[in-house]
Amino acid sequence: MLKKSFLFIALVISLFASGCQQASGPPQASANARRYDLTGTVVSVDREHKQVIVSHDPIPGFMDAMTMPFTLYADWAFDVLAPGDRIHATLVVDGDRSWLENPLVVRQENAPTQTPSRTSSQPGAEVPPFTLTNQDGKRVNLADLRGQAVVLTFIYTRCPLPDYCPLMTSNFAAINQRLQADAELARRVKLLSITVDPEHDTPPVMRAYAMERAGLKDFQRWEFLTGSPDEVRRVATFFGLDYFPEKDQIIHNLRTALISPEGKVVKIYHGNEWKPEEVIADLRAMFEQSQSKG
Ligand SMILES: [Cu+2]
Repeated sequence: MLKKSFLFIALVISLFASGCQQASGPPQASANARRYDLTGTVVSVDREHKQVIVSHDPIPGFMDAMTMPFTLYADWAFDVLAPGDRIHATLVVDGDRSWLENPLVVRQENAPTQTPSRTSSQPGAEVPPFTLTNQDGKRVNLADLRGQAVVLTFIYTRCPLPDYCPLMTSNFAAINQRLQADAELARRVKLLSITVDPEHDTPPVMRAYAMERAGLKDFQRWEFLTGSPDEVRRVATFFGLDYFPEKDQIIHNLRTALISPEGKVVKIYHGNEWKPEEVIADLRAMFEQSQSKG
């Protein structure tokens, strides 16, 4: 599945690149050029167009964290850069041009075949507080769910790839069904599906999707969340979800997370190969462990 997701992303990048101006030699920065420190994870590299797509951290005073292409003139960098690497560089913004200078590449242990993973969402990490809006237009706080385990995933309702969002939703429906059969476990678990297409996926759209695709009638245990693009971006970034819009679609990878009743990451399920039974087993194991501890 990881391979597949990269093929998909690579396809889009070639579209991207052809629409961009051709990069020639390194430009001379003018006296008005501004410089910012940039750190991020490399999503893909395109030597021919001297471009690198980076899922970058927030750039204070300039822009939020996002995934986007940057021009990079340092030829040597293309010999070493691979998806999954961490990159540190200076982002030069000069009039209507921008590029990266002085790149420093840090190879990640699990590179290059994995999608970018960030250390922030490792097991044991505290999930940063977030507030999103549910299918009824009500605000939902992660903090309000303390005391319950949370299983969350990211989707968008128009996703055309059967083994992406539709699969996540049917997996969650299967988890929900299993929970229905186990009242003891069910009352301790909350399911959240968060859209990465918040501008299209309003609360009514999310509600209709849930009813149609998951056969959901009440949203007691499983909620469908949307929010402002920034709110969604923050949550998604923490869990290592990369996404960007392309025409009517959102190019994205997949992340599903199990969060403890104390609000800590228990496990991140990458890609689409995980099974509903696995999540149920992990939930049971987590509760058994916490019981034996206290
Ligand atoms: Cu999708």
